[in-house]
Amino acid sequence: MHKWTIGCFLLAFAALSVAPMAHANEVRDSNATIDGGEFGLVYKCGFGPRNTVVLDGDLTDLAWGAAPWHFVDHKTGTAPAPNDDNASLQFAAVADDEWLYIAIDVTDDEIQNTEDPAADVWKDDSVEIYIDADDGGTDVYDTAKGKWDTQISIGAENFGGDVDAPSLGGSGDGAGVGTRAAVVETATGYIVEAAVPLDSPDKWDFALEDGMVIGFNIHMNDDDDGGERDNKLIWSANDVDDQSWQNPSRFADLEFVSAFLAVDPAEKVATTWAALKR
Ligand SMILES: [Ca+2]
Ligand SMILES: [Ca+2]
Ligand SMILES: [Ca+2]
Ligand SMILES: [Ca+2]
Repeated sequence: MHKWTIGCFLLAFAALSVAPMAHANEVRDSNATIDGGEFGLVYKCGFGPRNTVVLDGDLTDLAWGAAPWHFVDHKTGTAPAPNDDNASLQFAAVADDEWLYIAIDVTDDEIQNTEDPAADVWKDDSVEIYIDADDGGTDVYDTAKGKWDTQISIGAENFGGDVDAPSLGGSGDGAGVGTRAAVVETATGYIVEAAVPLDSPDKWDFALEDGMVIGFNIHMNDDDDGGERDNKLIWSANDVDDQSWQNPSRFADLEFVSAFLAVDPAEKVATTWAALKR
């Protein structure tokens, strides 16, 4: 082999080595105790009385370790970002007897959280959790109990805020559902660790069963330079035009699966995930 040929190979190899790590959308469930569902269509949420997590923005809770995660890359949404470091996210959900917990681990290179609070937080760095209580998929928001549709907007304005009384926004009375949330800044963005009540007066009162489905979606708003939103990422494959805020037919699904995802603290058993899976 000629020296220049070897040189070309080495150059090509070097170029590959320094290329930024790129991830495509994926369901990350290789460490999970249940299968994770299908990206953009259905998230499988393990429920059980012991799947409680602590709302502190720290995702080392056992249940998060055993839950599937869905990774949304920078290209997936109506206003894609240049790369995953600029905007991307992964999320998971688990439920106990009282709460539907949702963790959103956001990657964002520039935090903007001081201009647009609460109802306007979609113009700052924020995430949105969508719920359609009866999975009705109507093209306008239902306001009947048991069919209620809502958009719960949670902004980075909540860094260091009151977990039990976060500043929230969103249509379908997103601020009035009773959501609690810890929002913390990280080295690569921020984490939202939220809890939506299974019993929200006048909206829904879920009795979870294996196979029960609700409408569900996750959005991320990314503002990097103040003013208007720069990037918009969307998990639901049905929401091709960013209409979830007023049209539940754009939501995807969350399916509840009976699953033991955490150790009962009362039993003080030092059980690891590997042991639980046996
Ligand atoms: Ca936690
Ligand atoms: Ca960004
Ligand atoms: Ca509905
Ligand atoms: Ca940002």
